[in-house]
Amino acid sequence: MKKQLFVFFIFIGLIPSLFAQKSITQDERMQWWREARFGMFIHWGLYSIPGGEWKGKKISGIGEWIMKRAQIPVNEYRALANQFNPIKFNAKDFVMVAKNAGMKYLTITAKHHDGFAMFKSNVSKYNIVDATPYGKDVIKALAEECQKQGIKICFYYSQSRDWNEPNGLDNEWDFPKERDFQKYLDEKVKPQLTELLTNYGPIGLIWFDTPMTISKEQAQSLKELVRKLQPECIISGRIGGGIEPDYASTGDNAVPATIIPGDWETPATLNDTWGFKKNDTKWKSAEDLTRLLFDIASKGGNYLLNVGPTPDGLIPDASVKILAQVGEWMKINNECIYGTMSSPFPVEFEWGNITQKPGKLYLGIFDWKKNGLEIEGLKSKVKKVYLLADQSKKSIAFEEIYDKAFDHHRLKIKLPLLAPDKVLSVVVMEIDGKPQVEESICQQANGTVYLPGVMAESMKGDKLVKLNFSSRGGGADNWMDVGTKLTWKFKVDKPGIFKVNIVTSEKGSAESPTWQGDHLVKVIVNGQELQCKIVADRKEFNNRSHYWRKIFTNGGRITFDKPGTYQLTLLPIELTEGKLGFTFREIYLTPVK
Ligand code: FHN
Repeated sequence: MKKQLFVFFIFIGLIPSLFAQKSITQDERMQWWREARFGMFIHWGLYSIPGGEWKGKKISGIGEWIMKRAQIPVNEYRALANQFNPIKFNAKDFVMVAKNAGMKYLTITAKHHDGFAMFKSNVSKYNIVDATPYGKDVIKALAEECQKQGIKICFYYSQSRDWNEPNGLDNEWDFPKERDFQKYLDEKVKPQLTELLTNYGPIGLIWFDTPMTISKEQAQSLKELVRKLQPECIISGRIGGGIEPDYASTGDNAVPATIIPGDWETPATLNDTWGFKKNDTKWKSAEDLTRLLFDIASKGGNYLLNVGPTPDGLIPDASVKILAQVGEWMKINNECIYGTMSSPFPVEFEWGNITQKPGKLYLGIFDWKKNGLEIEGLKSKVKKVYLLADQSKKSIAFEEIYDKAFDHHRLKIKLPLLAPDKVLSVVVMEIDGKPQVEESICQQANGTVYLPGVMAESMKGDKLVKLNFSSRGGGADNWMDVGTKLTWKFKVDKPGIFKVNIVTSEKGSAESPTWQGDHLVKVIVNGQELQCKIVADRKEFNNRSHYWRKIFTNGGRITFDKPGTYQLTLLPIELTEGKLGFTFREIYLTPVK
């Protein structure tokens, strides 16, 4: 009897540890997401019915914002639910489209700003099961199908904006009076998040958006709720309140010009809207999307690419076709995307970019160099070079050149005449150990000296300052100040006369990008001084960031009369007033023939 009692007490003592949740590290939480690199965003809701038109009028802007853009009264908008009957919806097809494209996670709008829940909710009858003739929970169907097909299911949830609720934020046309936002959080947001995190199995991440005035405590309480219900669930970048998310989100469609440390994601559209719009046919090409996918991975980010299903429940044909083409490329080349890390070089190359895995560098080349590719500044020993598309891994000839006088490494790769893929060809380089790159800037093989803002030393008076070059278009953020100057040191081995090209960037929203010029700047180099006004001598579509063009200003000419190490300083003399400031990106010094 004594022995039995002993065993009983041991068992009772073990109970708490049986139920205790295993704590999870941040690296463990982020592991699947870092491996994935590519996901599908789905913006689907009642707004797909008007599809960008209200009472016969085209409403400008993104489709899911129609309620606000057309100031549709709540009661009229809510009536759309009576028509919502997406009978053609098939969860299997949605997941297949994502899977065929090579996407590893799917983030669907469980509730967008219009307040309508695409899932069965006991918190509000304004949901797909209770308020529509369709009467079925599409989120449930998708969650189950994702689990079957090995895709992570993730939910978008608009935590602050809710145009359907008097206490939610941002519907001033129906609810102009004071609101009790805390009440809205307590009575709708938290209970609905609880439903989403308890009724649909393991959730990959919650994608919060547009936090607006949410306070630190309020945002923190949402984070704690997610952590309590599903400790493994990732919290996206836009939770707000200054609370640390699990990863950062760039602006919509914004691809940074440089590597960003840490975990981050670019959410992006396939055309110019998220929610379905009947007349938006401005589809991006599969070619551009594939290049962007690679470029984002090279800078250390994930790409979350959107589809906007129709009211009858189909992903638009054009989207399906484009994604399938991206998928064709992924089938051959996914090794250079999944689980890769950012390039060892801090900046992008004009020919493409680089991703890496231990012992391997993947050169994603979209501008094939039939006369050979030259890479400046790679110190690592190269063991073998081959095409990723070549299953036999036949070696490609290469030559490593070291210039002792300049302490400079140059690698010449003899590429085959024809690119294996006209969209993006991948060359694999097997290297010894961790990649080592030179820190100093060297003249390129074609004679150009490339001086990106991110590699400059920036000073304000005698203090080092940090300019941010990772926002839309890659131009400096908030450079409003004439006291700040940038300096680069670089090596020139082919001296001569050079044209100074100063590149700034457009900024603003993707729908209406803007640019601010007329600043007066000075360039000081090698005892020569040039002064110029920032004007748009040339505008170039930036295939990296798409919406925001690069603006080239001809800054004049300079001479380097002998090989050596030089220094160039850029300083503003007068900055025009305005919101954008000096959106400087980079300087190219190009040899004048
Ligand atoms: O207002 C939303 C918009 O409708 C869409 O959901 C995007 C996706 O990133 N987020 C907000 C704007 O940034």
